[in-house]
Amino acid sequence: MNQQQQSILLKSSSRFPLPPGVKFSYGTSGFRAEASLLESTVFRVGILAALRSIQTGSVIGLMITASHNEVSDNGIKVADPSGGMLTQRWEPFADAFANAPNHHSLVQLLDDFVKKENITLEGAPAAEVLLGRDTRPSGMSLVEAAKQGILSIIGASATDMGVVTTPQLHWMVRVKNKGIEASECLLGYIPQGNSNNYMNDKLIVDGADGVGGQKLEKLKSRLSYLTIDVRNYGDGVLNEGVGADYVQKEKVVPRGFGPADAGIRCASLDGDADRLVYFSVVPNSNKIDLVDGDKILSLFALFIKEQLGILYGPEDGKLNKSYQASLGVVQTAYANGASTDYLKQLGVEVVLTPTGVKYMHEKAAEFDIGIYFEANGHGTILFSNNFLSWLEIRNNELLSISKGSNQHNAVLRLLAVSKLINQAVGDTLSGLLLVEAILQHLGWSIHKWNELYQDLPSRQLKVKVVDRTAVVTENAETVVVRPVGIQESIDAETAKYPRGRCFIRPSGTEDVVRVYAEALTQEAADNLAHSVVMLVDKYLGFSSR
Ligand code: G16
Repeated sequence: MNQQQQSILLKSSSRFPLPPGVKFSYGTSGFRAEASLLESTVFRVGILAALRSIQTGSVIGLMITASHNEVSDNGIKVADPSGGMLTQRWEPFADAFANAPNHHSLVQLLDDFVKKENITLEGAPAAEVLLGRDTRPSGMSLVEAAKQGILSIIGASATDMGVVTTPQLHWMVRVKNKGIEASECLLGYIPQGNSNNYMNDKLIVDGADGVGGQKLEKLKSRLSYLTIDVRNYGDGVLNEGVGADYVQKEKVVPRGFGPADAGIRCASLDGDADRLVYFSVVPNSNKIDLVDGDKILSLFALFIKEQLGILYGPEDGKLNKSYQASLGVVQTAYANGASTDYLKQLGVEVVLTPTGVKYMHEKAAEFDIGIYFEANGHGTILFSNNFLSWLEIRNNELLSISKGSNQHNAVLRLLAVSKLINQAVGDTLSGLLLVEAILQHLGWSIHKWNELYQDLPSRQLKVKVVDRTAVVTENAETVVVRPVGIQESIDAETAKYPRGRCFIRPSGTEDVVRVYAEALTQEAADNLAHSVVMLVDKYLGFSSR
């Protein structure tokens, strides 16, 4: 790194000192903390993004958001050239860099890193970083800090995309780097299904009082085939009693919904619109029937399996079946046991990874069609380039020999799904359009969809502890190896409940340890979760000191 670059970095970083007594860690999807603590972090991630852009010769994205967290928090997510999450290889450096105690150590770290990564700054191609933010009040000043970081690298440019959803920004990065076309809408491709069972065609969407609700409110007038009533798109407090995280964890109606909505198909998205869950309000109660990410995954798997069955089925024998596409689904330990049983019965390969889109995406990409979803509603479908090219060729062949045949329609539907779904990252809005299209195609109501299988009752709780990093897990977070002894205690509790299952893990987005329990009855799942919360408190809580 030359003298000029060093002195620019020293000068700019001295304006963004590290707040005293705070340790930042690159969590499940980037850095997250109380917003007032984050200026130095986003400034530093700005520098990092510019370096990544130089190294890859591609556009990088930075999204200022804390997604499902409360409105006073904020954070930063990084989109790599593919539109996916930042390469995990850079995470340790991001950690060290975010915690460098002063501007001198920061520049020293940078100098070592660019040498190690063979990043040549002099005469490098211009770096380009796209910036986006959600609706949090702290977003604007943090975008400014990120810009200062980016512009501290000579020749780098920052383009502010304004208020966007996280998946929009990831998509923009992907489009810029791959030169691909924007999404097309699927509904036009899919023949209307038998709508006899389709009891209620209105969809009500809870916008979490965030950016996704605002975008959908604008988009809905262009979706003439759907009647969408968007609620919570800006007047209330972001994520407070609303949004996918609240609905999925609390299993009660969100703010703005009530008895008059009973039975209607409803959906809820999160603060930055990368998660989606569905629900229907139970009559005369504040409870909901939750249709979570596992059921979205199951619906997608069922639909894709059906198309592959037609494609490779006996019909007319005109299709060249030389390419056998692999189909796999990816879940985490949070997946309801009943969903995993259902998917296995469907004949789909199921793989488990630790929590986090970064792990799931990587696994899903190993299949020709890889579907991943977390129970919390974060997920998407990935298609391999080889399979898509094969489908395009078959489409052209079938156009001339059996246009409109079942096999031809199956080819068209798979191609249409690949264009509608956001293959960069989970995306509430494209996921929602795909769910709606499949329900129409099948002629299913939300209730019929919900009957695919019955969830095992579950409970998720969080516990404040002295130091959540003291919890170390393995086997896709199903076993705790530290603190020593706690896993045996959890096992002993779990054994008391028929079909009991329980695990704990440190959150990567909040300063808590999460506890998940499921069992045959709700009372049993609640009791198991509460007794494990007490165990966590005994081993790691403030009283354990
Ligand atoms: C992020 C991640 C998800 C993860 C969630 C909660 O979502 O992208 O993969 O499930 O955090 O993570 P944790 O349990 O570690 O706090 P989001 O929507 O909050 O960005």
